[in-house]
Amino acid sequence: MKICIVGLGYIGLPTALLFANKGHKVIGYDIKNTLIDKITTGTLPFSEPKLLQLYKKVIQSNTFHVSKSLEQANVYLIAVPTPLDKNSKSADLSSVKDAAKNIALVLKQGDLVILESTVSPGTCKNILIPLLESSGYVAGTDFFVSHCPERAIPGNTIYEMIHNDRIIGSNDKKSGQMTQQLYSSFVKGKFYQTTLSTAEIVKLMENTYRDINIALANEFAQIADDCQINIWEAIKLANNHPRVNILKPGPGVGGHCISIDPWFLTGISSQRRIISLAREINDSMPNYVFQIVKKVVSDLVSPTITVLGVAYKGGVDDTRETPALKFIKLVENEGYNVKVHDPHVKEFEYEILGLEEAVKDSDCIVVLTDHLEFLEFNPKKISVLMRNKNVVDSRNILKEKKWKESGFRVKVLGDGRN
Ligand code: SAJ
Repeated sequence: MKICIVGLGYIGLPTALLFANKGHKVIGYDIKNTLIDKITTGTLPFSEPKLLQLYKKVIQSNTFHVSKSLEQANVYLIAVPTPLDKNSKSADLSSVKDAAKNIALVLKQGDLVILESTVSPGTCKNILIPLLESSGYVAGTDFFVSHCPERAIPGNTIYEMIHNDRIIGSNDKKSGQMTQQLYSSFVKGKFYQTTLSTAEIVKLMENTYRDINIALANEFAQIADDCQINIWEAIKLANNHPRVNILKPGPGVGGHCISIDPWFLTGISSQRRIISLAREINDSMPNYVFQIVKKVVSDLVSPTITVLGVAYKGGVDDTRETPALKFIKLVENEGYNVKVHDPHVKEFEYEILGLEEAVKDSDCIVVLTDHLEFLEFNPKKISVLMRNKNVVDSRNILKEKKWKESGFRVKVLGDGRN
């Protein structure tokens, strides 16, 4: 079976390698020529546990190749980005449309086209299939179409791609069966068959549910700040209840998925109060954290703020939609100086400094990402370098006692006691 993966990003590349590892002949195609060049020379565009290992294995077995043109295959798997169109607050489908048009040019009888990218309900039926049918072939008769939304979490992508259950949406039995048979080569989770539009909405519901849960945690944190309560302890206690699982507050929701996907639902229906509100609450968190910082440094003239962590979450090098960027802009607009340190991120809008340089003569450290490396920091050593010993921890990740013992004034988001 020859599989052409269209889009070699965070989902397309690992998926391609997993299929190749099971002996399928896989061609990876991407419109970015520089990305193809990088992958050809073994430089992977992002870091993810086990990815490089898998890449080396499939290169040796000669089952994975990359190409600057979309090659003919038996299966086309579309894993292109569907970013948010910020004006219309809906999915920007231009990459999906381009992929479909290009596939239509090489499509043959009996082929299967799978969409993994996240889209709004109705996209497969109203946009993808008509574009593919411009080939002259008919979906469900001449060629087959399914939506198998990706659900793997960055930071544990390979493991989750293998072990998570998969939803397969299709509007005819054969498309669903072909897709399941293909994925069973490496997926150990269960398969659930449904319609195209149900699969589309399920994916959006999962990420929206998580966004709303985080928004609730963020609102609880703000209430706790007003009431001299430690929300982290309160959430832990509430989560002992067998039917309660509140997520963690933080500086906001980033990444290419949860901060975007809920809007794909609000764009298609007028019934959307809680979804928009949750987005609003999570988007307001960088400013909420900034207001805490402002209070901490209120007595200082032209203070220097050190941001620890610009990745959108701990353990990854991904800065897409990171709340850190919004936070840094607020700091700059206030006329403060800003220095940035992140042990994972290599490329960012602001220079990434080594730890010592980032904390030197600083007036306040602000933890924005829950990287485990921050737990190992020695506050005593850091305190010697700082001009004023302040730390604002928006992730509740630091060992507060140790930092206080080293002379730091510590403010944890959602701990109203300090
Ligand atoms: N966050 C919090 N508090 C929490 C959990 C997360 O503030 O308790 C923040 C994170 O710091 C981050 C953002 O939310 O900024 C999103 O991170 P995440 O780890 O919750 O999720 P993603 O965006 O990395 O991956 C999500 C996953 N979706 C769900 O768990 C429902 C993943 O399974 C999806 O495949 C992925 O979106 C996607 O591609 O859609």
